[in-house]
Amino acid sequence: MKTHFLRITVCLLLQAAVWLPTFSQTQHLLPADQEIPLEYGAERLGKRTDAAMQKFRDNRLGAFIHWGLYAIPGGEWKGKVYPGAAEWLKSWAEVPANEWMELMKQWNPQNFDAKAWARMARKMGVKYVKITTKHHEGFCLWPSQYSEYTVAQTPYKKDILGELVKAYNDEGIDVHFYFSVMDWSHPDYRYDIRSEEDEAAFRRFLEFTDNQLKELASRYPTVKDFWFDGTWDASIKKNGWWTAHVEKMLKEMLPGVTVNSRLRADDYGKRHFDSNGHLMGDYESGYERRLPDPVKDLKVTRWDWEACMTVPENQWGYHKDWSLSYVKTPLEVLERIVHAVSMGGNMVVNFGPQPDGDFRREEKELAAFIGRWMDKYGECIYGCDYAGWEKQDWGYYTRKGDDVYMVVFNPPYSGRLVVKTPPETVLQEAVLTNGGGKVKVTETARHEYNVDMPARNPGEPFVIKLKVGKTTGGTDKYREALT
Ligand code: FHN
Repeated sequence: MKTHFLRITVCLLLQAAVWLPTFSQTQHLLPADQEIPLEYGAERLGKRTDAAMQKFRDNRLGAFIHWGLYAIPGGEWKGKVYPGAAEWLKSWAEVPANEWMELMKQWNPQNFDAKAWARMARKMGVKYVKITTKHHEGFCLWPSQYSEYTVAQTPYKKDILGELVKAYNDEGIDVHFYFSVMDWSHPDYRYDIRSEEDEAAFRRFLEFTDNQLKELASRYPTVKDFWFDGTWDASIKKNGWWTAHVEKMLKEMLPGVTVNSRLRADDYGKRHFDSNGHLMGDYESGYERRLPDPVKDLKVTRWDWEACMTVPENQWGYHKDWSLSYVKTPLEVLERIVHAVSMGGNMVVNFGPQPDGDFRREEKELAAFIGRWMDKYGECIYGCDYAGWEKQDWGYYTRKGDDVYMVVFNPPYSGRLVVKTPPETVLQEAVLTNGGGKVKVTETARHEYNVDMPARNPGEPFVIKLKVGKTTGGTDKYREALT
């Protein structure tokens, strides 16, 4: 009786929460006996274990492409430069949709070369690329038969998405589709549902969106992932059933396809994690321009996750002036990639191509820098996971099977790298990857070692592979002090 009362109270509270605009996406696992029944909650508990999901995970490093009409003004409207995200310019400058869509007349990227983009991605070492099929503005990079705002209606005419899918796939790179549900160009889109008219319009909008998604899945069947965005509005939270339906529909059409958590809302409008605290979709995609907290969020190893990051502070689409905010150095970007993998996640680095179809110099240099490093040390990234060892100040651990990698970003003045192994583990050998040979290992205390730095400073973050064994007992020379 008490439990029944509690359930009803929880349900009422959750229903009320749907109407709160700031309803947060926290993850609180309810005790099993207090879980509430959900029709549109998580479709499974725990991580997916199939081969397609394993491939998603093993890829670890991806690139994001934000390319749309917003690249043309590049953050400037009628002589005024807006420092906010360039792909939101329509909103910052309050440009009406029809005026914004006039930009289509200028969409003619003469330097666009899908094969060159794919070569750049391969050389960077990315294993997948997420492409904005349609961002919030509503312009489609493919010739959608359901919209008048597509590449087909521009001077360029050609199917950009199709060219990219082919070029990336030819280079062995998986393609993921970014898709914004929120569509500023569509008259039936609603931010909230407050009337019967809203309801009818939004129903039409959801049907239109279903059609576009089915079109994408059937035109480009090699797509490996759908990454949804623009799903935070009350209208979508009140239609959690639809988000569950989309996930199901795409998975039926494309067996193995992965879907991000951001699409999903449950029966009560709870997003990412359902009302019982279970992750919806296949991986958590809320880590945008930030990584999980290494201490608080180590629970992230319980589910798959992917982080994405911009190179300037917050520019996804092309902005002509990167001096308006801090721009991360290639080394900082690299460190975030390694940091993400060390916590068991994927990292996607964003690129915002220019309106002419080329990449800005800084992005080309960044891709080349990351690629050179990945070429030498990529074995500590691809297929790697959280190692479970106590983090040390010199950098990060990653792990692949029995191999543990030390990725050294901050070599200490002492010239010795402290390693603390978990119980029952002994460190047998330390070898520099990239053909560097062995480095000396000295046992200093129980489960503690010093690993020597390489004789010659590599002058860049470097990687040491550790060979690990099990303890065999023996005398206890490391007795604790009697104090
Ligand atoms: O509003 C968008 C933004 O423009 C960009 O696409 C990012 C990428 O993760 N997502 C949204 C904000 O969460």
